[in-house]
Amino acid sequence: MIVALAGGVGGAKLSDGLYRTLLPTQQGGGETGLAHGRELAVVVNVADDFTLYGLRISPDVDTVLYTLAGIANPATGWGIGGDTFATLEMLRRYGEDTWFLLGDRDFATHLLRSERLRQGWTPTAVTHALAEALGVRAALLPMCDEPVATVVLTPDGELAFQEYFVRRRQADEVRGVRFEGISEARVTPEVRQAIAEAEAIIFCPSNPIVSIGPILAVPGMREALAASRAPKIAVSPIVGGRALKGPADRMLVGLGHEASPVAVAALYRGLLDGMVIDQQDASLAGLVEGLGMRVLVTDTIMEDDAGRARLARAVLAFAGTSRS
Ligand code: FO1
Repeated sequence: MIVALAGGVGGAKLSDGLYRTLLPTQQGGGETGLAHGRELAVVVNVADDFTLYGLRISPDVDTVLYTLAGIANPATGWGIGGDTFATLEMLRRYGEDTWFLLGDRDFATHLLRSERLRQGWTPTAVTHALAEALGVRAALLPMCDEPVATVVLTPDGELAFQEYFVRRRQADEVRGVRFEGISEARVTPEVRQAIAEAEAIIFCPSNPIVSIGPILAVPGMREALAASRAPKIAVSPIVGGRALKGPADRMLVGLGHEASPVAVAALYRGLLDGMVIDQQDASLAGLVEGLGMRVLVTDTIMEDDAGRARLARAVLAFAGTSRS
């Protein structure tokens, strides 16, 4: 079992590379050097979740779900490819400010999720059913079943995460971040079991503050990860001083860090055996090693399916030589 920690489009892309690399190798890890590397569990951030039009929306779960199901919108990385927007258009005619772009097919996911949650299903059970229905043969595991909400502190005050991210286009300076409800959250039995069975744990190139940060903030998560003897490898989402996608670089700086793989490694310090950094940042390898972890320098840019698979293979091979 390989466990990936993911949130957002970068996390979904590497999860997809891992999925396609592991899925066909039903008889062991092959070139990865991992003994039974054929199963994948993706632990997904749910602190971006929110309620809109009475529907529960779980953007990071859906981004991983649609990506692994092969139906994600290739242009955006989120939403469903070829989706139409008739429902949103009608909402607009009713005078709604339709700032969050929900496609018609995407609406079906939120309708069903909301209905099942109202019926008493857990987010884990709903996600399992959605993934199974779409033919996804990896475990998609929400980081917890309790509601957690990222709140961003800006010069204009506190903003709900999607308000900051989508409505205000990440334009605000970020002075702080908190995860409302996190103290009530618990590591689910499914996540706990996946971590316990993991042969490698991969921190995807997701935003370390608002994607991986909430996962690590679930009470008991760091302890569960630390108790696992599996190699733990992170892939830097910062390349050449910039975030590959989204506001991670500006967020890091706003919160007093550098926008560099060194800062990301420092945030994960004590949890990792290895860090994968891009070849553009090769000169920083020594500084990352100085934080007590091994470093792999490689091409981390995932332009297409081949790029996702290439990075996944490199990360798995690195994990195979980094047993803790
Ligand atoms: N991101 C945007 O930048 N604009 C949108 O209108 C938008 C809509 C959307 C709908 C469904 C969904 O699952 C994701 C959506 N996202 C949108 C992406 C999402 O809000 C962010 O990528 C994550 O929350 C950050 O990880």
